[in-house]
Amino acid sequence: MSHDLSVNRLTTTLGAEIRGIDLCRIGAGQVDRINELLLEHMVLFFPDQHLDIDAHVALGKQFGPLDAHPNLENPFTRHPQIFELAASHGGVADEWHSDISFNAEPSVMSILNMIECPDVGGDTMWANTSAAYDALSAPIRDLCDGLSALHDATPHGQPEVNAIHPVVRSHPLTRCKALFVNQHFTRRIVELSHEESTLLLDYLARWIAQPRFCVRYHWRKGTIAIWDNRCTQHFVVSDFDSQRVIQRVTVMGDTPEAAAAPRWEPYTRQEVVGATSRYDQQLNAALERDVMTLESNRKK
Ligand SMILES: O=C(O)CCC(=O)C(=O)O
Ligand SMILES: [Fe+2]
Repeated sequence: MSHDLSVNRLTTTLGAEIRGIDLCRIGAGQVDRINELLLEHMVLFFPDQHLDIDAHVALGKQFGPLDAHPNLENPFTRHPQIFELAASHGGVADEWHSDISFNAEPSVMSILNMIECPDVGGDTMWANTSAAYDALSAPIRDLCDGLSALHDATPHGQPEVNAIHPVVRSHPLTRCKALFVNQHFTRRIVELSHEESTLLLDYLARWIAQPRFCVRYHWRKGTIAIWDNRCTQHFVVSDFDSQRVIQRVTVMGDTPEAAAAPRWEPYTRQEVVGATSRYDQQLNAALERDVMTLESNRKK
């Protein structure tokens, strides 16, 4: 790594701006250094990089296998591994989330290239979900440990695309525990009734979004951001009224590991016992599918 590399922390919780590295030309040693910095700061910003699509994809591949966005179309670049979001009046990604958490294997890390951005507005915020977990009181941490939750792609019109993950996950490299439920994709806590689940998910979403767990970044064209989806969530501030275009490559290959063993049975009501039974249908179908997958994997 170049001696010129500078690391400027943006908050005490997460986020650092990195200068003195050309992301067009990085070797294995620099990839290791970026991975190290990511473990420390969770989200890194590299201003003035101006990567083209090929350099962006090549950068992503240094960190692991890439995925295109599984649900959304990619009308501009049509590149299979680039997810592009363009907007001119806000309304993009303005709910807290970690990327692709509705997949059995959510994204490990995302690498975003800011192509065009407003002079003012359109900032992105990231929250440190590990700090948020640690700051909970012991009884609430204890309740969350061992719970699991259903995530789905309803925001992309595909509720049938879903997966169940631990509510508290253990980071595979740091072993830190982090909350892994988000406002955008998490539908239901498996072991709680719909009403209880709604309350707890809403509470955790508001808890995570507290300013003390967050960094807010103002973009400039050509900045690259790299973040760890295993211990952060992000949110785009929808306050802009001029063109904002981002391109993302998404590094895959992660299966969330529960921080604690399951302690309770899923809340399943197969029979219709009242109006709220409709809320159990999706959960029951997902649980049934997972049991069937498990059984057929055992036979293989
Ligand atoms: O536009 C942004 O700043 C981030 C959008 C987003 O959620 C993503 O690329 O994963
Ligand atoms: Fe995102």
